[in-house]
Amino acid sequence: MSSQMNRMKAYLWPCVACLLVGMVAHASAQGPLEDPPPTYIGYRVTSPIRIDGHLSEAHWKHTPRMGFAGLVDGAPAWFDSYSQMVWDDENLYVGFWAADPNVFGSVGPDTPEPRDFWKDNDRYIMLHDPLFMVFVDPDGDHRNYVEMHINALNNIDDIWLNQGSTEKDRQVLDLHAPNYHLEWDCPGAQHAVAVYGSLNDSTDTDRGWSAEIAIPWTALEPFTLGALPPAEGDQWLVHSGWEYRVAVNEPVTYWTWPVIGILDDHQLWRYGRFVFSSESPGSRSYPTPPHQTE
Ligand SMILES: [Ca+2]
Ligand SMILES: [Ca+2]
Ligand SMILES: [Ca+2]
Repeated sequence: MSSQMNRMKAYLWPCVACLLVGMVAHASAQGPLEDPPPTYIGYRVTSPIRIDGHLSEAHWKHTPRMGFAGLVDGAPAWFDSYSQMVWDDENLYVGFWAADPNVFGSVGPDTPEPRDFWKDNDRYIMLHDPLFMVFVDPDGDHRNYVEMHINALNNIDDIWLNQGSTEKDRQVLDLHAPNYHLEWDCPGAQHAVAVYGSLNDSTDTDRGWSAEIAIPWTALEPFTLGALPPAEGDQWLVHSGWEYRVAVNEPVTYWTWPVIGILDDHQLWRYGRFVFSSESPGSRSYPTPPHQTE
């Protein structure tokens, strides 16, 4: 198969997958859509975050959560799941948690196959594995945004796009250069996953998995004319979620923050507003998730 055909196939598959899932998702009743989309206060942290996948730092315990719900209808996720974001002078940090009874993944960063066929393991995890995802539009101008996915094997998939969906009622997304940049590898990104249970063993019941990603400001410089790190009160746009599957290659169920209202993660006008605060995470404590009880 020619490299061009391979590339075409890689581009077309997500469209097909979205259409198939869409037929199911649109059958659901419409749920709550926040209008305007919700705001999240992004607090500044002053002590280190260890990128080990465990959300055990005090910052995470005192930082608001972006609770995930159905991408299309806002229906409650089957399992408790959320993301959190904080920042410091060097990085933007994203934490994820999912109370997942069966944690699995099929392609790790060093898995030799199917890299030859798919050209890039990044793309493979997006099409076949469950994963956490985050979209960040630095400066919030609906242009030049990044999309990152991470699976339970700590395999990361990073992309940047010049422009999101060009229609508001359906996904119309240009998956070709120069709009879509699968070849981008976020320079200096750190990431780790922690599994609370057994990975790739469905005979038991896992408590879940969590992940941490640190995105350096230097990696985001090409996507904004604004200050880095951002100034107090600067507003970016973010979207995050969990692409859940019951098994490898099974259809995706999307649970996200915020709810978008249609089956499309690239509706930037529906993204949450991320407001930078130079204050530390507040004194409020959030209920201790099960992964932190031991
Ligand atoms: Ca940590
Ligand atoms: Ca932008
Ligand atoms: Ca297991």
